Amino acid sequence: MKKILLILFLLIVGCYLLDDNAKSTVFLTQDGTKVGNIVFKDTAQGLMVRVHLKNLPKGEHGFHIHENPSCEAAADEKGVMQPALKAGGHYDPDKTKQHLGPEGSGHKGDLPLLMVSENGDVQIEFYTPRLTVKEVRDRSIVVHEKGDNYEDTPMPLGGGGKRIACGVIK
Ligand SMILES: [Cu+2]
Ligand SMILES: [Zn+2]
Repeated sequence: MKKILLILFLLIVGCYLLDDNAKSTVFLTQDGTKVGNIVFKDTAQGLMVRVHLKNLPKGEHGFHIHENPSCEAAADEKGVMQPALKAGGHYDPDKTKQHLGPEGSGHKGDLPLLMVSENGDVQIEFYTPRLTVKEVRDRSIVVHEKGDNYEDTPMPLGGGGKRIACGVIK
């Protein structure tokens, strides 16, 4: 009996340790409205990212893991306050300083751009082999005003511009 209890206990602890998810609740930077959540999970195909967001402007939006766990506004180099600037730059542990998109070998935080539907919703699930839950936890995820061409030209960082929504990853 004791043995069975011990095995049960180890199974429960084991499942708990293996079930390593991270989660982010995402808010509009403009007024703090909650727009949904994103779940991250390690799988054999890489990091699964499950996105459930609503009330976003339709169309393409740059979408990245940023390095700091903060969505607060801060002043840019010209002293102008910018939403979610405290999130920092795109997650780039290898210091490549290159924005090359999800398939490239630049910033590890470069994700596929978000396609928001007519009604403002986006519900997708994708896998990104270059990241793990451990790497994205205690960072942030940012939705930009404009799209992403996965290059630093003609605009830096894919041309996404302003940060319109953001969530800290826990
Ligand atoms: Cu970004
Ligand atoms: Zn980037």
